Amino acid sequence: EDADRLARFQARIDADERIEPNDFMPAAYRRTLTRQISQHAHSEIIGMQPEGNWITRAPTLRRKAALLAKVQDECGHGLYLYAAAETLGATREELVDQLLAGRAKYSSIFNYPTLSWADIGAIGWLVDGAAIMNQIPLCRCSYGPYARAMIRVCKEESFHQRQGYEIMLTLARGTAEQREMAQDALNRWWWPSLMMFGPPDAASAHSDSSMRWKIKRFSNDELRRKFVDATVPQAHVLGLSIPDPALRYDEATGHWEHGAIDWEEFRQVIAGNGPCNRERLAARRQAHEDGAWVREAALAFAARRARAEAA
Ligand code: FAQ
Repeated sequence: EDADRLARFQARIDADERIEPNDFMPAAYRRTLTRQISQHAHSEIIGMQPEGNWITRAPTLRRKAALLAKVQDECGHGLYLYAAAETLGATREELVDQLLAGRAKYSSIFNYPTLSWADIGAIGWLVDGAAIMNQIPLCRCSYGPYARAMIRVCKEESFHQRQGYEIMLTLARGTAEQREMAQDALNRWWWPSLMMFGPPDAASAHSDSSMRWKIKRFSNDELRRKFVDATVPQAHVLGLSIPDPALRYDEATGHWEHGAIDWEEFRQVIAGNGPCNRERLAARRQAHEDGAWVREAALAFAARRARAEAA
């Protein structure tokens, strides 16, 4: 790749032009986008499991209908994202194989268990809240297919966040036992939600290049801070307390300052040693095997149609 082409590519990015699949792009840009979009897709697909676990135990028909719709949306998000990643040249099979072999990452957050119904509220409120904070800027990402996919994804995430917050509000206004469930879920999901934004900026390997390429528009720490600023007042409305004794409002900056994040826990979870990593991957592998007949049938059908067309 000659310097001239690279300079022209960067000039297009600087001018806020969208890069489309058939346009020239540096190999490293293609690689980082394939990595990020496929990991995002894997997160949506693995992310169906913690909540899927509660579909049969939703407390009312209305809750069940909303949760079913949410989990189906996540499946849809995964599929659009795989399609967006495929526009960069990778095949769906390669990407799925990387996930099943444990070579591709997916969001750390989905390696924690859902122990009570309140966890469904906490996931919608915090996990989808964090996802929206991270994904709204991705609607302006320099790569066209990813940016366009994010617009619809964000609309759906906003419904997910509201359904979660409403579950929390109902529990928080309920009996003492329900309030306790809500507090316990917040206690367990708060820190993992902050970790969703990724390592601190100084330790973020990909941030510099992704910011230069306008894949990322805000750094990991900037988005984490926006999330904390938006979420702390919501916890106050719920009458729940954030499990961080060091949390304080800084009058000078106008931001909430949180205590230290346990980055060792984060490292363990992304290395495959979180509470549910093995269970999540095992469930995914089983689902993939159970679907083998569908792939075989689709291939047989395509081959028969190709033969018919050739005849
Ligand atoms: N978990 O250099 P950076 C959802 C990895 S929302 C696991 O900072 P980057 C919706 C990172 O991949 C969740 N790994 O990386 C939903 C890299 O490893 P690598 C999904 C993480 O890419 C809600 C290494 O650490 N959302 O699914 C995490 O510049 C409810 C160094 O990090 C997205 O994927 C983590 N938390 O920034 C579904 C959004 N953080 O690849 C169901 C798109 C970092 O070199 C229910 N992705 N790593 O092996 C992004 O915005 C970025 O990729 C970041 C990381 C911000 C996640």
